Amino acid sequence: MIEPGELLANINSPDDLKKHAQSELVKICDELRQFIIDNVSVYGGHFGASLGVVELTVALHYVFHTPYDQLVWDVGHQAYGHKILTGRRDDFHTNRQYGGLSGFPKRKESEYDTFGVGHSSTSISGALGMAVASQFKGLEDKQHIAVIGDGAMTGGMAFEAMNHAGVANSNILIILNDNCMSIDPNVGALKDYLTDITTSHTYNKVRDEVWNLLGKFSKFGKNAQEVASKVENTVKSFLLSQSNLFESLNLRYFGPVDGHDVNHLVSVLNDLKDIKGPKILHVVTAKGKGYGPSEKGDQTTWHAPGTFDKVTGEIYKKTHDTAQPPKYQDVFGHTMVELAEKNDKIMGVTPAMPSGSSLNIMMKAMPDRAFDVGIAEQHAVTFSAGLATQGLIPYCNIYSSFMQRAFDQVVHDVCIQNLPVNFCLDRAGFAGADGPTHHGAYDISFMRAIPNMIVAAPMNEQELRNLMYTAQLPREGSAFTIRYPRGQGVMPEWRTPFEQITIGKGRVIREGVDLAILTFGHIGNYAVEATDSLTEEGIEVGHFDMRFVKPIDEELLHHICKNYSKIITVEDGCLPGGFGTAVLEFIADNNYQCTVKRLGIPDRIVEHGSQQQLHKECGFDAEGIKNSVLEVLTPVAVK
Ligand SMILES: Cc1ncc(C[n+]2csc(CCOP(=O)(O)OP(=O)(O)O)c2C)c(N)n1
Repeated sequence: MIEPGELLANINSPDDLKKHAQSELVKICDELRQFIIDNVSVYGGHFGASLGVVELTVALHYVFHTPYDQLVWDVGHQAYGHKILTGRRDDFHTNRQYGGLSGFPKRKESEYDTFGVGHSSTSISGALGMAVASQFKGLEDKQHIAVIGDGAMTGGMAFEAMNHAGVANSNILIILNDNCMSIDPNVGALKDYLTDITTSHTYNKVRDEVWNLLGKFSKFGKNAQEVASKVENTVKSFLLSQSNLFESLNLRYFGPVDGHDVNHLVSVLNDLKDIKGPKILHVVTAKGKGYGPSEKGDQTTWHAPGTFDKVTGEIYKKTHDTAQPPKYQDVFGHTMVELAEKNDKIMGVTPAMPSGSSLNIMMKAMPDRAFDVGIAEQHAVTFSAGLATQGLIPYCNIYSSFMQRAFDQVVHDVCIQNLPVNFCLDRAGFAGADGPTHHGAYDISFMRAIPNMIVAAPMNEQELRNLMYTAQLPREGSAFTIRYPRGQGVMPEWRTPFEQITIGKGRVIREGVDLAILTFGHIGNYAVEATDSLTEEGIEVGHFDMRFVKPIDEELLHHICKNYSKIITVEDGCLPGGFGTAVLEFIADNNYQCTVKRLGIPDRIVEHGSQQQLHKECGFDAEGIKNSVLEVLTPVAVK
């Protein structure tokens, strides 16, 4: 177990933190930072973001009365310091492990985690809801603080919430943690605006004078405060005639301040506590602060580096003697470039995940044909629809769980208009250690519900390439969804020649007797393992890689239903409305009498763990599939 520093060792709650003199806060920050470095280097997890908010985290818990005051972290990948200070220090080594602490704030884990997060740009809405509730209950003293990064601020919801906050007159403090980074460098006009405001000398000089005035006056009672406030407003409105975006939304804007000066942060937050109404504090920080390699090196790599040698900064990579299969995301990234070289209509779109999706390969090779549009899934979908109206062929790559955000855009802007937009859904199925907020559990159900939509899943790299190839061939309308999981495929020699796949056609992997396993996507490789092992025991079952859940291969299904009385469906997606349901619908519609057992993600929230652990927990790893086959084939004794 990793030992905390001497001061941190005795901090089991924010109350313990408050017992320390302000002069000790710098040391506490150092110890907290070191504890995060020590733990993440050994156990992995998000890194740069938490290091960047160490001082802010300490200052917030020092000044505010959490958990009475409500502190909401946006995304939550930066909340490690918060977890450690709020009673979870000794469990922190279990962070993101199966059965351990969640990598994100979670309401059922702690009363200090006021709002469950994982997806971005929700914090202002959540905190505003809390603030309006407190106002309604007459809790005038209660504070509500949303901490949101400049990346998360690019998300539409953040603007919707500020638009509301500006007129709600509730007690909300938005802290904009500006480090110029999303996972990759932040993009868009807002980023330029924030940089301008941070570096404007005139603005900062007058701002400091106003701030000093305000600080002095606030100690002398209400009238003085009002005068100060008027002075401040007048100066500000003059000064901000260069127009402050936030002020124009009726949020009082303070800052920018140095987010690594814990003492200054404490005094600023203390001042802001006395100012009622909606306000925003712009804090400038460095992602990865305080650890050389992450602060000075490639901040994208250090967002979530995996385990590393904390002394040398060397990130550990698994080494193998034999060639390994690539990650599906890399097959996507390289295949995009190959296809785009041949077809000049192809465009790539990602909402803020260039390196996570590997679209960065195309962004580098063809910068005018691949776009990072910010953390803006809804916009990414409708922007792609716009490209398609002009005859271009967009491949819009969105993680399955983030696509949940853009469901209406898929329905309204793509499918109702029957536009041929291609969606590549990465991280489909269990996401692993990121947990339930990131599991891609629902896309099969929600995508197959929409008319004018094709939904496919490759079982290996070659199928992914061929599906992507097929998706750029001319077709009449219809959006085309290709879902694939996080991590590696199965084919080290993956750069196979392109071949068209007939839309709506599955393939026979093996025929068998009595029982057929129908799989959808990469998870079918578990079925291959299961059927191999069953063959060794003399049990021959059929296995069919259906490839498409919509349109589903009816010819193949007729063949299966006529030749097999028992069916097991396997999918890495939720059971309600999913692939197994599609098979059941076919059986009911065609009056077949087969019995069907469906394996997949059950109708409950599945927590975090490795993908393999979660597949096992839900009974659809190779062993689980094999056991289900044996169970279905063994007649139950009638009591
Ligand atoms: C809806 C949604 N899309 C994408 C992501 C993936 N994601 C996680 S953190 C992050 C960057 C956040 O940047 P910022 O808010 O500036 O925080 P920082 O990491 O810089 O502290 C992104 C894009 C997400 N969590 N939610």
